[in-house]
Amino acid sequence: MHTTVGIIGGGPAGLLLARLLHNAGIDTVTLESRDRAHVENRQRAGILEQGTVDVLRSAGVGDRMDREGLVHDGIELRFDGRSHRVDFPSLTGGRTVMVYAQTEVVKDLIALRSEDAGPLLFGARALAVEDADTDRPLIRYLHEGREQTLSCDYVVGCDGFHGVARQAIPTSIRTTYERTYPYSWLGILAEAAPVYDELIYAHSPRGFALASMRTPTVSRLYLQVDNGTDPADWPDERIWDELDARLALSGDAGVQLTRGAVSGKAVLPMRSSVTEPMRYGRVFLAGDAAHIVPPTGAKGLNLAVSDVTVLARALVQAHGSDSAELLDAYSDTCLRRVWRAEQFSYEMTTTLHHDPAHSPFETRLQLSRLDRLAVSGHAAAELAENYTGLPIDY
Ligand code: RFL
Ligand code: PHB
Repeated sequence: MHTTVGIIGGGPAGLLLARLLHNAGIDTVTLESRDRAHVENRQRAGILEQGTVDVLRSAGVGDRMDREGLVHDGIELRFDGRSHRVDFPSLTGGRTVMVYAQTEVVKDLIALRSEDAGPLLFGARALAVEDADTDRPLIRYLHEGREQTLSCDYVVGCDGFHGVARQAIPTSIRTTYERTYPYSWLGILAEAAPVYDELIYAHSPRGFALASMRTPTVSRLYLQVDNGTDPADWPDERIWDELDARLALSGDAGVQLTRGAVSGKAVLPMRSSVTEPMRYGRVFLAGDAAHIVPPTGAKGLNLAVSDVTVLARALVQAHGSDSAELLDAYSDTCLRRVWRAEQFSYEMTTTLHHDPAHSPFETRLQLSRLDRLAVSGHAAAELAENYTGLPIDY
């Protein structure tokens, strides 16, 4: 089998890239190791930047998002018994974000893909990418119990952090910059009205808490927990009591933690990681295959979208005109934006979490930083600009 662009991974990055290339008349084959139900139901991110919303709309995949997504104008920061709302539109010249779950973006992209009848193979696991530095790279993969090969003009690794595409870049030119954190998140979905109109990011001596949402009747809630925590040690009542203590909501009008049926209890480790370069020969990396951010800045899904938007444009140029100018610039163009998001995610994470190795001095620094965000328009504007997302061509 031969295709113009072979895509490994049917997460948001791979599915959106296939859609953007399909819209430009370029054929693709997407290989996804898991089955459709698994890919559609993986609980992950929930916040779409303005630029992500714009890309999904212009790709023709924004109808349900526009009907069901919730536009958000800000976030609420809680610390030291105080609360402060960061108002995005007034700080950024009108930008907002959208609450619309990654699961729904993925379902919308797969549904469209099925209508287009484009080849999207579930249960197809890539084993290796070969001949990356030739003009016919190929993917060896396992599908329906048989090993097969897909020959391509270009290969794109959208296969997430544990994928195989990254290994096509020789170790002699590949560098991974990494950091782990001394805490994880325990996340739940709850059949309960959201705590408040906005997301609440809470700094507390007991550890970080985040009150997010999926719909007007479903909450998504997170608690900082120790690395290695077993979710079984957190019965529902313990989670609700801890959320109550960390969010410290009592007495606020319009803010209430409603308890409801809990599902999807899971612990997620926190990691920062960037692999450079994001291209070798005719093999390109996009999304989590190239970089991971801790979720505190809500950047992971949005970076996947900006990578493939830049890459689609470059592949369209190369396909139509034989100019490799944008392809040659792909890695540097993406990495500038990636490192900005890495720095922002690191700062949000280290400002809001309780680090067990920290002394009261560092806690005072965190509180001073949060106070600065509350009193200085400049400081708040920096947060708002990064949170709502920098331009794709940053
Ligand atoms: P994905 O979504 O991981 O998709 C990669 C796809 O590749 C498939 N795959 C392979 N297919 C074929 N052959 C192989 N050898 C393959 N190896 C892997 C996988 O099955 C999968 O379908 O990466 P992509 O598309 O780059 O999208 C990135 C986002 O998913 C990610 O950045 C965010 O979801 C990160 N993230 C979160 N971000 C937030 O902003 N807020 C969150 O609350 C949040 N929660 C999360 C997350 C990431 C998580 N992971 C990856 C562990 C929670 C989790 C559990
Ligand atoms: C989510 O709704 O899952 C979510 C929101 C904001 C974050 C991380 C996760 O920073």
